[in-house]
Amino acid sequence: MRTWKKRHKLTLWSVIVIVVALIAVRAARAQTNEQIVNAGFELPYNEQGAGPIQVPHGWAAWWEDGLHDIPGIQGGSAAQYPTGRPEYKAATLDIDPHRVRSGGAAAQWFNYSRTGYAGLLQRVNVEQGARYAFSVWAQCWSGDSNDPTICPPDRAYISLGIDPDGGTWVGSRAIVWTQWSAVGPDYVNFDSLAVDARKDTITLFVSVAFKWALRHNDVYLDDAALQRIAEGTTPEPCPTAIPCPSCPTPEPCAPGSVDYARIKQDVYDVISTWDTR
Ligand SMILES: [Ca+2]
Repeated sequence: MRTWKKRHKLTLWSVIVIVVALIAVRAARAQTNEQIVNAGFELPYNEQGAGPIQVPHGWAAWWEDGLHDIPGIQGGSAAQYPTGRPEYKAATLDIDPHRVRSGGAAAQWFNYSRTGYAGLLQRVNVEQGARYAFSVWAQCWSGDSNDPTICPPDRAYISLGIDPDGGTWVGSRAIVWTQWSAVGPDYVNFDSLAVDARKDTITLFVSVAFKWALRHNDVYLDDAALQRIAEGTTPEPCPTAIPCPSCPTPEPCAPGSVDYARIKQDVYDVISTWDTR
């Protein structure tokens, strides 16, 4: 009998310890609420200023429209490029299952017969001083053909950025951007650089640029994820090389010594050299 009581006493204490631990974990998570709202780009979508701008809840759209100076460069025709306001909408399972990686929808935007430079952003709550990175899956359709499986590697490029101050202006030089990576016809996961939060919010930017003014320039996003990077891990990685023929060769980079201002300048320099046809 005594042994039976002892066992049950131990079991009870184990349950209490586990429950307390779970409550502590949940409380810690609740403190910072480090989550992306609608990371799966599911319905509903909301109109943002105009009917063709249907944006997944939790996110906001940004885009460059027309011929204009690129932020960060002091004027001059070389710093100007033509783009157009895209249309945003939900890509749903019933229209094309290939466009949806999980759930019932993915985010889609497109420029018809124009180049494009646009994206989505979201400000998220984090713990000030902690280090974060995020990722998202992307695929594209780009070409004059109506074959929706076409997206060669010189058509659409993606860059992920984090504003460590929680700002929402895409031209801010505070944003830590990756260099451009080519998007393809099937879903691939793209990672941001790891960034230390300077405030209790950071802003996640997804930026997609279409190089050519082709009939179809569509991009699809699904399954974003925010990661908190443990302290004491390796320094922030060097950005990857820009995978396009006209891009300059990146300078040698030692991990942990990334010049983010230069990266930002590089991003705009690359866009300003793109042609339209
Ligand atoms: Ca989804």
